Amino acid sequence: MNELGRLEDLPQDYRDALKAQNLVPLWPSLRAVLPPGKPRPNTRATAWSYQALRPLLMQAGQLTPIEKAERRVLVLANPGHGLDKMQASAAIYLGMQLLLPGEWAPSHRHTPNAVRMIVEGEGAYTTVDGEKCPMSRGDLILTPTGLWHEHGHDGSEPVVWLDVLDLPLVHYMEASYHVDGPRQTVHPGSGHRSHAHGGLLPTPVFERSRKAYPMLRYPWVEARAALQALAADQPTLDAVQLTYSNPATGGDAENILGFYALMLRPGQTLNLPARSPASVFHVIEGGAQVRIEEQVFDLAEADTCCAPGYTPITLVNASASAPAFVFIADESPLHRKLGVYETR
Ligand code: 1HN
Repeated sequence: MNELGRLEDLPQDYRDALKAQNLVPLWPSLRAVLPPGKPRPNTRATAWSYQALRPLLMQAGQLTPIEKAERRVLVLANPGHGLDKMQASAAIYLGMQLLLPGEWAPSHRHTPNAVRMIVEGEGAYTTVDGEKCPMSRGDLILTPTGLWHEHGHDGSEPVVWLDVLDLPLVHYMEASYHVDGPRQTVHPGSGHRSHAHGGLLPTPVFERSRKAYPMLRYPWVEARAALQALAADQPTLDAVQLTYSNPATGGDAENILGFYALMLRPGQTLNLPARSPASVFHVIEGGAQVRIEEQVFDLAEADTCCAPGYTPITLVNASASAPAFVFIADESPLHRKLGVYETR
């Protein structure tokens, strides 16, 4: 591959003439935007310890009342992107949100898609599109694009959850905005009960409006039981993994990011191939060692890490007796839709 000409090789008066016309020569920047063989990601393998961040989040609870924050969140920012960019990867935003007993986070809707993975505490709930979704550890709650959502807390202890949004991508697209709204009217029924039996879909006969997202809450008790059933049914299966899916379509739960629950058997080592999307690992139960090239993270319960795409990843459950349960978020739906998805 030959060396390309540099900007400095061009006479200053020529560069000035280009600039005056808002013109830029491609060749000095061509290798930077099309590096050879594989991308050069800004996303750095990074881990966030829950033990380290929890006291800082609780301190935020004392320093900043909810009315002054609207959403009281510490962003898990990847230093490779710059801390001010609020990016875990090119397309993934991560934040830890705290809601204290009695607090209210008012209703709004926005274009980025969100999910919440509940980390600790009982008694809080989020109302999404009029459906009241109680929050318990390990539950996954969707807030797909455009749906109203608000958070309340009737319990007695702090509640913390991990927010995962496609905000960096939607913001980059100049398509990110929000609308504030009044408190929602809660309607009866919950998608997780009407869709509780895989393979049996509610079939409206007198159809008025079919919801694009019929299931908004994925209780951890059910995801955990499904993982254990899969592990027992297929004792030689390497990746005991489930995809959080939209039961109406069978496709991904949301349009841009993908969400998965993974069980590592006691003592298991799982080698994941290099794939183009970046990914996030969050330990729901147990512990997991995550190896991303030279980086090794020993994740305890509630710890989170992110990995760039195009990198093989190894997950290890060091416990000889207990399974480990890991929540995964990645950019697969986006890569597939764009036609750039690869496994190497
Ligand atoms: C948001 O609306 C929530 O509703 C949390 O809880 C985090 C981060 C960026 C933009 C919107 C929420 C968010 C957010």
